[in-house]
Amino acid sequence: MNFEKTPGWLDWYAGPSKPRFVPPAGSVDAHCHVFGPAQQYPFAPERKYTPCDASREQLFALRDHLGFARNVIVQATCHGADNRAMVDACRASGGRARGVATVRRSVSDVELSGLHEAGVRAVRFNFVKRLVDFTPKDELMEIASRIRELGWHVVIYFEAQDLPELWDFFTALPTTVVVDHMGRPDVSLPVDGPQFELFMRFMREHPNVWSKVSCPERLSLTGLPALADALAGSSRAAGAQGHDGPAQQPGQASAFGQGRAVPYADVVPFARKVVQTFPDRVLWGTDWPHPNLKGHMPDDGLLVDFIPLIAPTPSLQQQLLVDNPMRLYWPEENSKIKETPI
Ligand code: 0GY
Repeated sequence: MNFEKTPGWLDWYAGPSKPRFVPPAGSVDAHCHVFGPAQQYPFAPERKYTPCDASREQLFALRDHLGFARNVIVQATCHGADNRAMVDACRASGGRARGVATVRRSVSDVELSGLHEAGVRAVRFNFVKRLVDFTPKDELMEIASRIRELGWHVVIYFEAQDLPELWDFFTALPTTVVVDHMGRPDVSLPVDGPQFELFMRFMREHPNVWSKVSCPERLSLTGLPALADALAGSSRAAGAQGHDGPAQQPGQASAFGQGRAVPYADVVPFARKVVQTFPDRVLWGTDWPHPNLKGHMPDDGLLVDFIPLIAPTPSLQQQLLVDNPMRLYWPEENSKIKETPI
């Protein structure tokens, strides 16, 4: 089957720089995806976008290049509830990847235990309207109570303006709840203003709620102009273009490396606040291969260099990148470590 990529959709950047920040040993990229390859794992008919391929081999190569040890592979909406690409990636990882699946009410117990055996440890409920069709809450609650029996948790993706309406449903979920990308705050609003304070309250009042402090490139308003600046100053000769221009291609100079070091500066106060307030309930991920970006494509190497800005101490970095994801996705290894006599 042939799939045509959604117009304007940027390919992932194939020449990421080597990060200057060295992640602690055993670090986990806790939010990334695989797409296809479409010939092997076709995209779902109900999808809202058609991506380019991004295979498990390419994901594992990126993991090694960035200095990470493991991945948590999140089922992307372009694959609907057909989890094969994600599951096969988990199986091929040699135990170094866990998965977050999308399932429907019709999923059987046998299918759920097959997913568990492959490495799936969570389901994702998506409330971002441009990505999915509506699923009734009673169906989601039924799924949540079934996966709870397997020791799984629920990952939720929503936008900040929808939190008030979704509050009662989220707070009734019977599992650990992991929020994608800090609930997508509007970072032009004050970090201590009512919108982000509601999210902080959500975490403060519900100790089962965790957050991924990921996706500065999606949330940032200053990012694109800063990158355009950097490119204008350094790589025009190499043919790269900023702002509304095309994504960088392999071989072109990296905007981050050449110009302003912190293009996503406006996201730092939000992510740092979450990390410092809830250091034992935060996760970080690349979001490779960065679905639905049309303005610019980040250099994953330099996204890693964003980590020390939001987790400024070695102990926060260890929690964010190793201890927390291990506790959530590889708890059996965690207890092994604890049981080892010193
Ligand atoms: C992300 C963000 C997005 C897409 C998806 O599953 C998906 O299609 O998650 C988005 O478009 O904001 O977390 O990957």
